[in-house]
Amino acid sequence: MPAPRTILLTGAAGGLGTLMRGLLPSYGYELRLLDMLPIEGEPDAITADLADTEALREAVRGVDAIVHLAGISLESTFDKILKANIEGTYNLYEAARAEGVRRIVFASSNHAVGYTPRPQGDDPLIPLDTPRRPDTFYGLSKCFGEDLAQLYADRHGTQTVSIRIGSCFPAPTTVRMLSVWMSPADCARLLHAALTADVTGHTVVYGSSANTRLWWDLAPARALGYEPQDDSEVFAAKLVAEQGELNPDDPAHANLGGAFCTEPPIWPY
Ligand code: NAI
Ligand code: 15L
Repeated sequence: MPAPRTILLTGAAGGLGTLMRGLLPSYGYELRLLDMLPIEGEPDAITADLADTEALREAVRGVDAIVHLAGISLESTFDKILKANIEGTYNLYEAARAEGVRRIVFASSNHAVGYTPRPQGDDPLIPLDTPRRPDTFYGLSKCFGEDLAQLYADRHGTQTVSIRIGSCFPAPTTVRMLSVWMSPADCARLLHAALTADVTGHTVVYGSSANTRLWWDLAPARALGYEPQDDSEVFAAKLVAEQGELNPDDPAHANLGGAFCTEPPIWPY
């Protein structure tokens, strides 16, 4: 399919949204921005909550595709997650369906499978079809988002890609992140692939850089045309010297979701 041009970027005020505002235009996209918070220096950004269905209809009208980042990005109360991530994502998909927007890229998370034991030693990479094991209400909302995407693909023909993002920040800050980190530049590459690949229906992929210490299978993302260029290993010596290697006996180090799997879930870790 021809590359979509005008993209609605939800969650544009957030960490990832800010990084992608800087990187996606170089792929030729014109961005329409939406967030519940105003964005400094972006007077045309739409300030709206995902609960505002009228505003969402207007926001999606006429765009070629949507990158959906808005929502609560850490663990919270079930009520807050329900409003922002579950109802909010439904409102967004429904607005897109009503306005005929056919392509949506959904920011899912590794926390949809967070209780999956992490590979150790020569263990194989975690495959895409590993059972869902959300580690938090947050992770549960990402499972919902993936199933919602599947429903809209099957029932309405929405072309949609759910990216189970690892940790996308300018640099990894923990030893765990050496395995799950996605550089911002690789994130933009993967979003571009997800926006332009010949996708029918719903596709789920893991999102990370080509890390030496990778935990999951990047083949589904590569099948979209994603070619990661970065490897967190360049940060390894410093982080391991400061924090030590992951300890398999530490519950915060046992699973993909790291310290989201502890009681209570901890961040940062
Ligand atoms: P963030 O918390 O920095 O940004 C989220 C943005 O969504 C904020 O600007 C917030 O104002 C907005 N938002 C929250 N609720 C909203 C609502 N009801 N209506 C409108 N806007 C709302 O999070 P970050 O790190 O930028 O993550 C973006 C997305 O990517 C999130 O969906 C997160 O779950 C997902 N993700 C991020 C990862 C990362 O490493 N940064 C890893 C895995 C998933
Ligand atoms: C996520 O889903 C969060 O949004 C992000 O803030 C990090 O916690 C990331 O996962 C991670 O697993 O490191």
